[in-house]
Amino acid sequence: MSEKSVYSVCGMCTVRCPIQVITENGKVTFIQGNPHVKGIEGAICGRGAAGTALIGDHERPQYPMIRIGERGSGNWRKVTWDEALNYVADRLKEIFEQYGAKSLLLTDRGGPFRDFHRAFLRGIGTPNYCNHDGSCARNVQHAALSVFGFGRKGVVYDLSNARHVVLQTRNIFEAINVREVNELIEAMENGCKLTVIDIRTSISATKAHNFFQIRPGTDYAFNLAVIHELITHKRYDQDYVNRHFKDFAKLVEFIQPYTPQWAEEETGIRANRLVNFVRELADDKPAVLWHPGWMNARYKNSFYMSRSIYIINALLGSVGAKGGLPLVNKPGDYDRKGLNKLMDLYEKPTEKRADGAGWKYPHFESGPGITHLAFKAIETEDPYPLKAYIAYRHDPLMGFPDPDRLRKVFDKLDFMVSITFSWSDMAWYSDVVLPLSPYLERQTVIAAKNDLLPYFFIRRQAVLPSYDTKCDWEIFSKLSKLMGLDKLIFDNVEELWKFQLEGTGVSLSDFDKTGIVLLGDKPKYRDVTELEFKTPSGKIEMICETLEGQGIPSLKPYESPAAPKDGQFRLTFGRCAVHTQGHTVNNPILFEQMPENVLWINDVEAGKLGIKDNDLVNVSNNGYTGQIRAKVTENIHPEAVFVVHGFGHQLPVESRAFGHGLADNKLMPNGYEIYDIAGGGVAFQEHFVSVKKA
Ligand SMILES: Nc1nc2c(c(=O)[nH]1)N[C@H]1C(S)=C(S)[C@@H](COP(=O)(O)OP(=O)(O)OC[C@H]3O[C@@H](n4cnc5c(=O)[nH]c(N)nc54)[C@H](O)[C@@H]3O)O[C@H]1N2
Ligand SMILES: Nc1nc2c(c(=O)[nH]1)N[C@H]1C(S)=C(S)[C@@H](COP(=O)(O)OP(=O)(O)OC[C@H]3O[C@@H](n4cnc5c(=O)[nH]c(N)nc54)[C@H](O)[C@@H]3O)O[C@H]1N2
Ligand code: SF4
Ligand SMILES: [Mo]
Repeated sequence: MSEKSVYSVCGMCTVRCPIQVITENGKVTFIQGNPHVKGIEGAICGRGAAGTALIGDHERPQYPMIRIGERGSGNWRKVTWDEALNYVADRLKEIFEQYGAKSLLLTDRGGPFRDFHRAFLRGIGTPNYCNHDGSCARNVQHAALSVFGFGRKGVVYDLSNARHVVLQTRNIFEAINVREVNELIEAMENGCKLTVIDIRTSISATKAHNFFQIRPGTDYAFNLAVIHELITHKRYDQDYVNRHFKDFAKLVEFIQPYTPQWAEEETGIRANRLVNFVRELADDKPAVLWHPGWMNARYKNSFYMSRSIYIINALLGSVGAKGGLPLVNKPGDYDRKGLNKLMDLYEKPTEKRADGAGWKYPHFESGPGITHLAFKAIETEDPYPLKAYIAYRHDPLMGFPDPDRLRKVFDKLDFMVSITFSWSDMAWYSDVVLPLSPYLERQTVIAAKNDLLPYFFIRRQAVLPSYDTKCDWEIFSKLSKLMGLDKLIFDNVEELWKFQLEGTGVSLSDFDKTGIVLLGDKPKYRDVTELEFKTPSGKIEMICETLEGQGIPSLKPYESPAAPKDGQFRLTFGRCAVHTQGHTVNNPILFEQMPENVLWINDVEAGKLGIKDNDLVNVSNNGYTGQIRAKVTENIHPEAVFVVHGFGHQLPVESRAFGHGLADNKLMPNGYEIYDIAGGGVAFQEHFVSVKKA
């Protein structure tokens, strides 16, 4: 028997936890979190452990396919990799001849492994790269940029050392990042307080010292009142504010009407509870970590909610502080050189982006752009036609609202390719499917993690592919060859890794011992006096000129959200611990854990509609009705219903997931037109549904 240990990286969600895989005679026998990584120490979540089930699963794409029937009909021709890649290259060349290379759009799911395909796009000469983030954390990112001048990853969540953690629209114990879960549990064992602000009693809420059940969509009101309290009672860090704030007086003036009593009317949270909470925060400052949110593409004012959270953290002096939001460190902060980038091998294309990010919308960061504005450009051909689309690790037909409308938009495309390891609605609607090997069967480019102590990490192949699938770098390297991008041709992965590591002082064998290479001895907290904000003034800006220049206020007066009509509810959603978005429902192990979602509905409201626990109900909007079982509970706000996202699969190739549960995205008519114009995020929760007993 030959037992082997391989250090690798989990691929069941974008967190990308470092893992250790044990194999015996070429088969995976055990997976655990990498025991050498602080905060992980052997831990893995249920999804990560279920990676083994992907290996032999014949309900995933097993070989390259070219569509022969209508789009979406599911008629495929099995082809060789040579034929598939030649076909893709030929089609792209044809389209580029007519419309130019800028007519290619590639969208992905973000994350640390993007260098190769982004280099490919640069080489080809298209500026049209977007990631998924307009459907996730864009509002948070743009909020950080507007106050600090750096993005949300310019700071670290120092959970280990926090004295008070506040989660608002953030369910840390179910929407999992293994290290964050471990660090928060440990901090709480050492006395850290947890406050949760949610519309329902999530698992995180059940563990909180303070739980505020808030009226959906009124978080900004709550936060404005917190700022009011901090300022009027001088509970903020005055030294810090004097040193680092610009236009503090404007904030003081703006905040005047927003008293805790006013907020009580909006949020349903008693003013005295808010006042006590603010006192606790002030006592614990600066080791307070009010999480700015992750999946915060919910309302048309979600940008302002995240922005108010950053302002609160700053008022408490926690931005830059141990136990709060200390500054992230990059390799350069340890006098180390970062990885060589494939992207640097080619010039940045000079064409304007089709989504308008960075020029038509100067307040939207151009790097990852805004996917749904690129969709708009496909539809309108303004500023120019987009005709070819590669969806890489992305399923917009599940992850953006109103898939039927989106399919019509995609019908304007001449060519669609999906690169994925599982079936998805997008892959099913594509012209070519290029099947990726699941993470245990592939290598990936080396990635760097900026952190208090930055490190490099590597995904090594634990076992050989069971089907005719390939690694991402191989797919893009072969495509590069066919497209004449010579600098991106690599014969094997070691050659690629060596290119990345050259001059960094790190060699491939340095990864052998633990799978990661730390770039220093110990975590570094840079002193607050060294804080440098990247805003024009170098300070934390209450007024952001880029926004104001677009006629968008930096300090936006509060507007009350609409209340649902009788028999209707605001549709809300979130994650569960055992699935990742839409792509794990058909995983044999995870399907067994949770085969379908249920509709959380308030017990009093359910009573009025004659709905009892576990009844089948019809949920309707936009001409679509889905059926689902009701979870009747007092633990959700009466104005909302809640589902776990990612269910309601209808693909015949997924026999397990097929027909189970409700697809929330289908209940959001014209959804991607409804977004936060200041932050760019889709406003997924601005939709109401009717619920009836089936
Ligand atoms: N297990 C698991 N973990 C994951 C993922 C996964 O798919 N599965 N996905 C990863 C990704 S991509 C992301 S973005 C993160 C998301 O991480 P989170 O943002 O923490 O996750 P969600 O479950 O989307 O939302 C958190 C909470 O917001 C609440 N909520 C809804 N509306 C409102 C409101 O109006 N006000 C308030 N205060 N609360 C509200 C929901 O009830 C939910 O409990 O999770 C990551 N981790
Ligand atoms: N209605 C509604 N919409 C939502 C959400 C919601 O809660 N409700 N959540 C939003 C959030 S937070 C997010 S992050 C997005 C997520 O949206 P997506 O990023 O589209 O979702 P995923 O399911 O993570 O991944 C998409 C596809 O990539 C494939 N894939 C997974 N890993 C890899 C990989 O390593 N390489 C490649 N090439 N393919 C891979 C999967 O098999 C899947 O088919 O959806 C957003 N949309
Ligand atoms: S959080 Fe879970 S699924 Fe995501 S990378 Fe880590 S172990 Fe894998
Ligand atoms: Mo996300």
